[in-house]
Amino acid sequence: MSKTKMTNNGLHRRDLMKATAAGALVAGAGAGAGGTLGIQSMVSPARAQEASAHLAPGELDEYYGFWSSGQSGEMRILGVPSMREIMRVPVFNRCSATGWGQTNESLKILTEGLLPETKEYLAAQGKVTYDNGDLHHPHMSFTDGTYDGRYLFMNDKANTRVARVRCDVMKCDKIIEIPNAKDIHGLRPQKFPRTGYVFANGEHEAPLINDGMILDEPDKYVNIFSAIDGDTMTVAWQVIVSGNLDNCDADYQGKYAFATSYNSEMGVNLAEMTASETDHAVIFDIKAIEAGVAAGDYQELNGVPVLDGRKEANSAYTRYVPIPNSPHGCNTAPDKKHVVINGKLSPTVSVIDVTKVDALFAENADPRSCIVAEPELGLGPLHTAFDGQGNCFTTLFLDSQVVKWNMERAIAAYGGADVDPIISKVDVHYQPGHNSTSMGETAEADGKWLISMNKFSKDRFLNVGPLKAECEQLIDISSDEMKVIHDGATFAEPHDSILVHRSKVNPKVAWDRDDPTWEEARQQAAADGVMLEDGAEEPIRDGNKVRVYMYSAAPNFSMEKFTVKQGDEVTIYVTNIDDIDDLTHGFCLANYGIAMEVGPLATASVTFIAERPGVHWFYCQWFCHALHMEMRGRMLVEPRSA
Ligand code: RUQ
Ligand code: CUA
Repeated sequence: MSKTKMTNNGLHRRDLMKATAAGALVAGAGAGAGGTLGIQSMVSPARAQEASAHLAPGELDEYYGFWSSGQSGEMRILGVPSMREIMRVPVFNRCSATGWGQTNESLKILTEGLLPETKEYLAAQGKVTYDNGDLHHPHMSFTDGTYDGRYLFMNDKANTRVARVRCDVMKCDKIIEIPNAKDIHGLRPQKFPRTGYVFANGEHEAPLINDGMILDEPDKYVNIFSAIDGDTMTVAWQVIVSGNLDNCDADYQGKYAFATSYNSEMGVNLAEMTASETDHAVIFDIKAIEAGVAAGDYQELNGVPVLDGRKEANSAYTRYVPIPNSPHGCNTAPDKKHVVINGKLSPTVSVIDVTKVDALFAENADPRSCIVAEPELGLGPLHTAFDGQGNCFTTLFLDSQVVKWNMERAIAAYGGADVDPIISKVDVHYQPGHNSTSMGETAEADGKWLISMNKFSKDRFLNVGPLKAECEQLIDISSDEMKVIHDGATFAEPHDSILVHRSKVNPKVAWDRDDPTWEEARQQAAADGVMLEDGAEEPIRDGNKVRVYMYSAAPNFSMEKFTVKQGDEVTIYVTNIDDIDDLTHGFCLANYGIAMEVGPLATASVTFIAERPGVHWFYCQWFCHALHMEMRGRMLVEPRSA
């Protein structure tokens, strides 16, 4: 079949008629959807939705976009379709505005989940935590196949961590380092019955006991698939696999998880890694793995049950489906039945039918018997998103395009029908990686918007020097002709995103005073006989430790000045007693390198050594009031000799 006749912006009317006719020809194979789509696009005004992408000032977006930032290490929140960036949530990075990475509350989150050997390594660098991260994949928790607005989970490829963000306050509350695995990449939550597990792929292979005694013995290298309990943020179990793991997803039945796997050769250089024409999709049988854990069929490594799911082990835990070639993205369709494996070095995607997966675990099963379609789409297919109407949108990295194709037609074509699954293509700028559709990774995919997250912007924006922005584009997918309607420049890197209908998310406007985030501050204050929201008149001294309790109420701190001694270990607790919408205060201690955000009704604290004598101003660093500039006070540090 001709796969390349539509090169750009899709179809002419004649092509549409052909597609419609072709759809009708294979209606018996369920391709009626294709025909229907063709007719719809001929009669409907193509740009009906375009106006709604432009919100008037003050109008709110319909979707929350939760964005990764790649090597910047934070999570970002955009409004879609306006594509306005609304918030940045620090996670794996150090944030100057919020004090993330400096406040005691954030340092607890950043350090408590680190492995003992990591703490040792960091201590040798004079650090307590990493200050970089590579955040690729933010995904929301599910209940019954759709987003439930509880949490967002995300990976750190740079330092093998998984983090959780609370959706009620949009702050990170847990970060864990994953033992045994190397460089967590793909991450997806369990969709059904709920999250449940968060599945996370260790991308880079390493010796299982990685003590520096093994380098060039590939047979001793392994890769690790992890299931994290999303409620407790602990690793429930891990499975050793053959080949690298790349991206993953879960089914809508709660039975299987899927991961793409490149480098089935287990090579350690480029030539070795790409030698083979086929690699794998690995399928994990969740119930079998749980039974294996219950039966004790594992080795315990760093406190985690680790099961053997390598190809040659031929265990009940995994199956390896041969896929051309170095597959990358792994995307479960909202039809609850199909999983698209994106070929990357092959111009194809391979479609797994989840109802055919049980049979793979039978003896002597054909490992490809679950493949029901393998359409050739273009060069460099990386990721696929869905509209909930049977259509799929795949990014073509090398072609710099997004291709829209129809699932039923692809299945019919694989079965021998003369039908082209491709509906249209659109140019994007340039080299797209991930894409995401509105609610597209849930059973409630609604087919309105597609984001193409492009790795290169080249000439799309004003030249800012050798380092260019990335480019994310908003595409209207309400008709067969996809239309790019917005270019957005973003700093490194709009790696992946999800578009969540705003009805799913309902954050608070002020913190609850009993929030667990500052539990340690609460306990220390109680031990000192202080209520955080009342503050204390004077610093409380405890040897060379000094605790300063103040509250903030615009435009004042409750302490105008306080005195400590040079060399004291000082902890400042600031409680914002303003419960007014958007009334955030800050605390910045000049020339001490100290700054933090204190949200409405929050407590934040910071500890430092008062090593610089003299008068030092502290001031509110979040604009809060007409007298914000006056919201300041003095710390006097008496010299040691005095
Ligand atoms: S992977 S560009 Cu890190 Cu999400 Cu496909
Ligand atoms: Cu308080 Cu500015």
